Amino acid sequence: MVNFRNALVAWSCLLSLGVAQAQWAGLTPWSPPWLSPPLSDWQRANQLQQLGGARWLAQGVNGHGVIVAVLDTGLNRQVADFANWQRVLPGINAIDGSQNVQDESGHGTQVASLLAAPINGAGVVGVAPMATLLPIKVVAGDLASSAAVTAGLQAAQRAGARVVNMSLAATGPTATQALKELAATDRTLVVVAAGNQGQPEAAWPARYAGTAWAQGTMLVVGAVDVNRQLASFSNQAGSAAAHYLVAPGVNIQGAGTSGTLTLSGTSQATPAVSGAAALLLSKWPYLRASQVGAILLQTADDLGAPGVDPVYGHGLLNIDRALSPVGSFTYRTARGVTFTVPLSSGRVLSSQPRVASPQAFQGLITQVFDAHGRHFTRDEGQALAARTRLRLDTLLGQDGLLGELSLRPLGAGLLGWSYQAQTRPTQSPRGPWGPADPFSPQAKAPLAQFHAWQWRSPTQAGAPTGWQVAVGDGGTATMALGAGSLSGLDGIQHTAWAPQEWQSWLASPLIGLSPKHRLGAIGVPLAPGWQLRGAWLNPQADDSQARGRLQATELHHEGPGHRLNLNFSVLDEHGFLGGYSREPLGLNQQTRTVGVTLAGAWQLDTHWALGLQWTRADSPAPANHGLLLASTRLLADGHAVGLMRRDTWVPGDRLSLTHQAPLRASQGSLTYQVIDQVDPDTGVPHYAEHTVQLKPEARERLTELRYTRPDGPGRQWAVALAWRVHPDHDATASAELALGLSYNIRF
Ligand SMILES: [Ca+2]
Ligand SMILES: [Ca+2]
Repeated sequence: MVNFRNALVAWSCLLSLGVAQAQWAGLTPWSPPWLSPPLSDWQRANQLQQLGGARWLAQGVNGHGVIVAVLDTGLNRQVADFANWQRVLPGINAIDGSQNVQDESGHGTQVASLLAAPINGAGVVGVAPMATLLPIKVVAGDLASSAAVTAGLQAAQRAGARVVNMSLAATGPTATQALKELAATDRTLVVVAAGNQGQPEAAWPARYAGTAWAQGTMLVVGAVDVNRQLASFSNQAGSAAAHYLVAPGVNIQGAGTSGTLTLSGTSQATPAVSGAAALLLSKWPYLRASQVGAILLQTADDLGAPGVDPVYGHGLLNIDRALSPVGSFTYRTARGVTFTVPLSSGRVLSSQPRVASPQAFQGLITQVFDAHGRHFTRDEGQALAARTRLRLDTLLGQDGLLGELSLRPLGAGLLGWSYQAQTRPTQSPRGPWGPADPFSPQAKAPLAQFHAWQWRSPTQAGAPTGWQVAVGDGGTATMALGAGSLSGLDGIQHTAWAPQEWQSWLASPLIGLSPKHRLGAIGVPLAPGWQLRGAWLNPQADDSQARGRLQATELHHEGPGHRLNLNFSVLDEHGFLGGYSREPLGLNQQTRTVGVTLAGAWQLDTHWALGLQWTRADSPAPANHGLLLASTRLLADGHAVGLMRRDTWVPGDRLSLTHQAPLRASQGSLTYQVIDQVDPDTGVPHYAEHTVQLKPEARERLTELRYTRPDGPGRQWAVALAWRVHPDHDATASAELALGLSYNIRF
């Protein structure tokens, strides 16, 4: 018998109201919200945009609070960018000690604008448009004396500059002692142009970056063109390769006395790196200068020969990557517990089903630290906030079933074999658990296969309370224990006409927590009509979902027109009643849940049947782990009731009304210790407690009206209407309505 149910021949439609919205997870191209229409200077934010820094502006990463000193030819305050801009400190003339920093050449003004020109609708936009600019004039005419540079560096240090931009180059050692003193503090990053001689080595003082005393507090910047090729004029990394990176430096538009001024040189590349450093320091003020340098180097895009090379050094500055976490995330608690998870593990969704609403974890936010010790905000609750939806295929048949093949070669029910192909492993039986989560990783799983063998004692043929043995491999869809049957091969219809459709929700819901497994089961006759059953469900090793190892013992009774089932299950899972293994939340540990399910079906008269199911589950509190500080025992319960009428309009038709309340926590809480803020100056975290109450405010209820009508041998119409209130126990979620119609042919 080959049975293609539902998938190949069914026609159906779905009405769905108020479905959950998909989580916004990706990044979209960003344009500043205040630019409508775009300001003219924003269009000249070339370096910021090319280097991936633009989107960070929207998050307030703009250089605010960071003093950047520009040691150059001075600053022309008359240019449109700086005319009325408050974030320019009184200038320092390091040549004569005055405050006169009038810029005769325009070089210093142009360089400063590339670093810190504000978004003001005029001129250009710098990489760090809200940084505080400290203009220090060290160049008069074309010449800078070592004494002036020394005085300029000392002035910058006194003023508290965190970044010093030096778009200047000399043929010999310059300002050595002042640079040494600055490096010793590890507080100020010195960013120096490589020089424009087209040489294989950087000029001075850039070449100092590689010396031991610099301790990584100096960076050397070369220039590339729009094609990411090193500009012919740019000095190469040479022996400073370990501290060298490049930025756009050909035809760079900056502020000029008559609008804008376009220049080329390593002078123009240098402020891009200085600006990026200011962005890092505005977001993480506690970073040391050497840390900022290391981050910018490590996150640069490799150019030229693979790896750090003597031409491009570390490669092209990438502001977006520099501001993004590097390496892994480390969680810290006040108890001294730290643990590290890969960056990629941050976005896994919770698996279904679960007993608490995703809403419960809302607001569970903590700070975590990347490989450079920078804190990042992590919304742990968000990762669990995936929502489920009512699905048409769950409504009309087995979830994801593509086809089914079954054989009973020995006749009289002696031996049976069944094979099913599914679009994905069925995570839970329909019914008390509700439908599977379409957003879960499982929904993208490849085709799943399921097969089972069953043997039943010949003497008890037709009576499922004799000897039975079943082994299977795959999903749980038809392996439901409980009042349904020992396995899907053997429907409930043999002795009572209580509907096979009820089989899934009359089973123990805990089985649904062992979503993909191997199964062995045996049924032993105790007395006429009584059977003792034992079942073992072992998870398959390749299943990355929360894995449940289930042992079930049940007492089964069948009599004329009724059947009863008492099921005790012990579930050992890596998780918490189906919750996904989230290490930071302590939900990845082995948890044992003991559950009891009582189910029964009664034939009331020749037309009516009644089904009832009730489940209670008891889990000990997870041990303290990760952010989890304390927890209490979890209790959950669920129930379902169904009423069916047969032969209403035509012989063999079925009209049923079922009402299900999926398992829901009735007690339990988890208390987490999170970092709610990090001191900006010291990086010291402040700890707070966050308690998650697992008992949801609302209770999900699924009501389903279904009518099936035979249409000749092996053919059947089915129509179903389902109404789901408070999906996922979420009091704020809209109700869902689904209507489905199918026509099934069995051949
Ligand atoms: Ca501007
Ligand atoms: Ca390279």
